[in-house]
Amino acid sequence: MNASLKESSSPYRPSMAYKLLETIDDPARLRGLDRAQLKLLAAELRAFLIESVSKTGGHLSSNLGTVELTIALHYVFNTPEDRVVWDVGHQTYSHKILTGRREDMGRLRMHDGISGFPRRSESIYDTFGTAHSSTSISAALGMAIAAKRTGEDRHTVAVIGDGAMSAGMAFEGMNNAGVMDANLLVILNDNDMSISPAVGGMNRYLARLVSGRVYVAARRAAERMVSRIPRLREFIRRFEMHAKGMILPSTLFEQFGFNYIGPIDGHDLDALIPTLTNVRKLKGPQFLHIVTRKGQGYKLAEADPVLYHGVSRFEPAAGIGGLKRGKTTFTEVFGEWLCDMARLDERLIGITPAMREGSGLVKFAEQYPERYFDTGIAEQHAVTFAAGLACEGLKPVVAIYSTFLQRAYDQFIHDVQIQNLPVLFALDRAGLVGADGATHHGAFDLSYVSCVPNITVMVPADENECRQMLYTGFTLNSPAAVRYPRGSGPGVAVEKEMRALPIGKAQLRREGRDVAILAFGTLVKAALEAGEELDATVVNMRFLKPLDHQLVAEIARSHSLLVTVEDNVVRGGAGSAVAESLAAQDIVARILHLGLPDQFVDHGDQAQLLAQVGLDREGILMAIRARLAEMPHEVSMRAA
Ligand SMILES: Cc1ncc(C[n+]2csc(CCOP(=O)(O)OP(=O)(O)O)c2C)c(N)n1
Repeated sequence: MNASLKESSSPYRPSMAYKLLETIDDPARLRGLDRAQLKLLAAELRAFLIESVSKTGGHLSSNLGTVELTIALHYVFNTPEDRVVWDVGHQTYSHKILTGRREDMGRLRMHDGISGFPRRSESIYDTFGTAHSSTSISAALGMAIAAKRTGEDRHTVAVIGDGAMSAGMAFEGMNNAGVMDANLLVILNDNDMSISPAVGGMNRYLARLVSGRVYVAARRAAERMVSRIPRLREFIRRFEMHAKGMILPSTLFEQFGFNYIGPIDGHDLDALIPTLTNVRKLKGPQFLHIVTRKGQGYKLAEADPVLYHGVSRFEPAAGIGGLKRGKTTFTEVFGEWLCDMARLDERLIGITPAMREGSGLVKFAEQYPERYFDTGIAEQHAVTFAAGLACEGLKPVVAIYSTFLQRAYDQFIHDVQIQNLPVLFALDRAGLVGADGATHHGAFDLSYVSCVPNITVMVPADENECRQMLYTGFTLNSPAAVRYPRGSGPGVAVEKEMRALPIGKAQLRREGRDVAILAFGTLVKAALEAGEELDATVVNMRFLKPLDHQLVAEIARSHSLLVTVEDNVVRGGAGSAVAESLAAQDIVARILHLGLPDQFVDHGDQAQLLAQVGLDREGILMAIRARLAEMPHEVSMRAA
């Protein structure tokens, strides 16, 4: 870290005037500012970010770290003609503000408001939709090659964090790009942090590169000395190319075929702007390594960037208060269970692909450091790593968000399921997650997990069932998944005692007549409320796989209408499994499938989104009543 990064940042200044910022509605205006004005703009932008995010919630630390980089990129490059692709995209608030969306920040991540990530449909400046990490280099390379093919003289830039750089996909892109003659600039935004501290050999390597900046500083001093003597400058340049190889081994990125530049201070516009201006003139694959600090300029976030990575509303002067004790979340139920289970079985290994906090492994990591593995943002590796552990008799638990397991689908099938290895998948954030939106909803797991042979798939209706299902899955000698939503459930007390549930057995929750609701997961609660109103039978299905075929058959025979309820897409989901079961048993039944639609659901408040897709009490009631009204008279009379 260089001197300017070490300096203490300015304290938070509430309600700063945004006089300059308010004049910038697109980057063209920004390009007319002088250096001093750009610095003032950075200060205003930073203050605006703190104030705005404190009112809406969202990603904070990462955005405070990219203020100067965003200004410099839009200043030096001719956006949107030149393409800037942001990796993950959680750090693009400054980009949004400077590209005409300043006033929209008040509805960030809210229903009908702007997204917390770049979206092509939102702005011409959002060149590529992101939110899952490590896609930027590949996407930018595609754009650069496209420009080459069409003969367009534009630049393409990928901005990727050191956390995102740990993923295999980033290296697949580098590997490909380095041997192509494309005008691609990759900017590594190195803040030595993922959400939690960055892990792995790549991280250590970057730290070594940054500490090697003494060499860079010496080079700069020499350059300044000789800059006025062109021939000497040329001699030094040639010598330096040679000396670089002698003094420093060439960087990994150079080995890939990139021209490595840096590291430079990513908060120093006086370094960023001239460097980018020079790099812009270079042809072929360029790699610029910048060093930034997560949370820069807001002392509380600098001190605890993990806490301020993703925030709810807070008071900027006071910061995020102590832990508010709300209802227990499913993530917490998982975290407690993991520690309890680890105490009972020393074969247990806990694995997270870079989501220690989000997946509830903080306590486990503290209590069982030897059995805790953060693989970095490497879902594919995490799953195959678990498979390897299981081969040797250990009992891995992969804690992973439903949406991120999508990344490791082949590993899930090829490495775990085909070999029938006892890996337990704790699938968090299943169903609709809320503010993160379509990229993060766990809308597909019931379909994509349950269609694979060998796995047992459980869907808890409440907190206690979640614990018991995790235990049940752990005791099996085959793969299992427990999928649970973001946030809290109905508030059922969690029993300390762990009991294995009977495999493939559903639970009859309410006996009614004519209509039977077969509900999966936490939607059992809304199903019960609707069931009360209709005097319907309600079943908590518990297992998607194996399905309780017998109960499904009995219910179908004794009711006029079956209603399946799930927070997964209807297509290929739990309702489909019920219909397939009936077909296999040669039972003809009227079925209404309620679940997520065959379209991507946007961001917004979680409960509001559930209501929007008709999966709350009212939605379920309305859909059933509408179906009853369409049914032949004598049947619906019985059911009404
Ligand atoms: C495939 C995937 N896995 C996990 C995540 C969750 N995630 C969002 S941001 C982040 C950390 C990214 O770190 P880095 O790229 O260094 O950016 P920084 O926040 O430090 O600026 C993670 C793990 C994700 N977005 N995508």
